[in-house]
Amino acid sequence: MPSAGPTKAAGRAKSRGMNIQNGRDRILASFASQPVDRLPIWLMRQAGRYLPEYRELRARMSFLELCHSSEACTEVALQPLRRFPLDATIVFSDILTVLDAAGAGLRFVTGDGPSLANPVRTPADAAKLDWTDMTGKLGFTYKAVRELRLAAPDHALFGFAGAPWTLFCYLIEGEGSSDFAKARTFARQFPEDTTALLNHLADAVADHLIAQIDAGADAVQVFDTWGGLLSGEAWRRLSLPSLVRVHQRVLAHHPAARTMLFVRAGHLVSASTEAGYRAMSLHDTASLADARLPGTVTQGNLDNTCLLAGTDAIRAEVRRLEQDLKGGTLGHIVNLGHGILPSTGPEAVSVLCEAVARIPVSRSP
Ligand code: 1CP
Repeated sequence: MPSAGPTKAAGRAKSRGMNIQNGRDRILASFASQPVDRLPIWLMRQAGRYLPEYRELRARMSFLELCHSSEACTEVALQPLRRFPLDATIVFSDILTVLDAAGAGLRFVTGDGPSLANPVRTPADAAKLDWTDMTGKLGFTYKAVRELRLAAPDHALFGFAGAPWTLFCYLIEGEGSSDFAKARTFARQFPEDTTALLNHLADAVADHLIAQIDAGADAVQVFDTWGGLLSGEAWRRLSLPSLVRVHQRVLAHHPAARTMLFVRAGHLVSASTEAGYRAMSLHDTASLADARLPGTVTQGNLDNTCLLAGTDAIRAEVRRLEQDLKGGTLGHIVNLGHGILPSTGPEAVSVLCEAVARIPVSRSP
């Protein structure tokens, strides 16, 4: 397996008199804006369909069977760590399991993505959802977090959940969509029911994140993928309040929690900083330079299609990142601006890790 990146980085770190760090050290140092021996890196959707060993396991079990088996979740989460010098592992699950636990009836139809048996199309449908004992119903994920913690002690361990607005989109629409028109229409027709649903979702998401931290997650990421469908004004009205509600509830239980917010939208970078999360996970349409404010932890922003375009394109995208970080690398975690695409060749990820390991890092805060 390729390992030139970390070895060279370790050599450089040693020559600077810095102790060699493991992945967990690097990520935790970056959250504290402290120096690192090389920039930490992990990739959204780093476990999944671009890996032949994942596809092999998926041929034997359905996606939901996989999510419900802590043993299989641990295996799948470890697969990318065996191949690449990544610094973090993310528990294997999906944002939509929370909707399943509330009674929406999640299924994954091969090739067509997720679909809900009981989507919410009217306020009466919403009343049928069952928000009780959500963490009891999602216990399989906390078991997977505990097992992964033991299996990957040298890696930072991330938990995650969907943002209330993004979950609302799937809950109303019942499946993936490019515009979530049913969800946005429901929000216009039933504003009070929308707020009530977003509040239920926020409390369920917060409790899900708290339980993952209790089980050993070092940090948690909230994915507001479909916040990007909204204007700044609409996002502040429809998504921001429930993101703040999630964050406050998590901090009430874990005041020092490391929280990360991903919004799939360049135009919402400044609005999303208002949610107060410790790290901003940036889409590739966001300007990294604009988001690098003093004291903010940033991650992401690399265009995931560079991994499809060959070695020169990967190195050029990493050079672009290096330029954007020229004010200092402290507090930056390397990642893509959105999930790794299923058609990515695994060797491209090795090229990326090697190029990232060559970025010079800032030595003092
Ligand atoms: O094997 C398969 O066929 C399933 C493919 C797959 C995988 C690998 C799905 C279905 N979910 C996942 C895992 C997953 N999903 C992870 C953990 C793995 C990792 O990061 O390494 C995470 C963090 C997610 C999060 C997720 N699921 C998001 C938010 C992030 C993003 O990519 O924008 C969203 C929107 C989903 C919904 C979802 N789940 C799966 C699919 C195909 C989709 C998208 C459906 C759509 O809207 O069209």
